[in-house]
Amino acid sequence: MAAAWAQWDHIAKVDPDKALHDEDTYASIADTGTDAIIIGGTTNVTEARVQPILDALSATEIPIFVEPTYRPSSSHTEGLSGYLLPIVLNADDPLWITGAHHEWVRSSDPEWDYVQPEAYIVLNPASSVATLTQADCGLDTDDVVAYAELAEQVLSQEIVYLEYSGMLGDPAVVAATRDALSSAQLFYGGGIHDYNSAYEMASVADTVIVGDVLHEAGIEVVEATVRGTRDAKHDS
Ligand code: 1GP
Repeated sequence: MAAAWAQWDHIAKVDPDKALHDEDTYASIADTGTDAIIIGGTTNVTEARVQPILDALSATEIPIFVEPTYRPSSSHTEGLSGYLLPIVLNADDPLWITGAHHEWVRSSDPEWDYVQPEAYIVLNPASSVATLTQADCGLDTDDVVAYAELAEQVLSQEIVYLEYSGMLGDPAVVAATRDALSSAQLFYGGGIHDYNSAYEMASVADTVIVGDVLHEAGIEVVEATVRGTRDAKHDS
């Protein structure tokens, strides 16, 4: 798979377990100017939930990826640019390091050209992803940086994802992590909810991801986060 994500500054993440805001439609997500859509969440990223969203996005021209974070769904590529496969480096439950992946590979016979791993470091102890994976979130900056270097230099990961899902993270930690990476792309997700928070995090990460704000505040606010991201990239 070509490194499409290297061009992405902003991603909208759609949780198939959550409704959209008010009258918003899936098709209108691309109108915000975001660079890509990820369909992902902690639970229920199943084919039955994902397919109707893909159908609703069928006319969308930006890339659409699925993070199969729950049960193995059979591998299929129609309407999809590919799968992003999360590996949670600081999970205490090995199911989220290799276990679920092993089962996914066994049961879905993946088309490898469509699969790209992401090395997650989960940092909000109150998030459902931290609970599910039993992530060790009590990390200082050096711990986070060491995980990022481990991801890139030992595990050859091309994407490192700082996952603060549900809370705005520490920009100093994000900046230190990006400084430690040579060529891996640093994704940041968590708590981006307006222009300013997007600007702040897009100044220190390569790519920012907005999730809850899409479901809770809607398309117009996502659009503001795209503007904040573009301005940060322009100014840096
Ligand atoms: C979640 O990183 C994303 O996987 C985005 O986080 O939902 O807090 O925006 P939020």
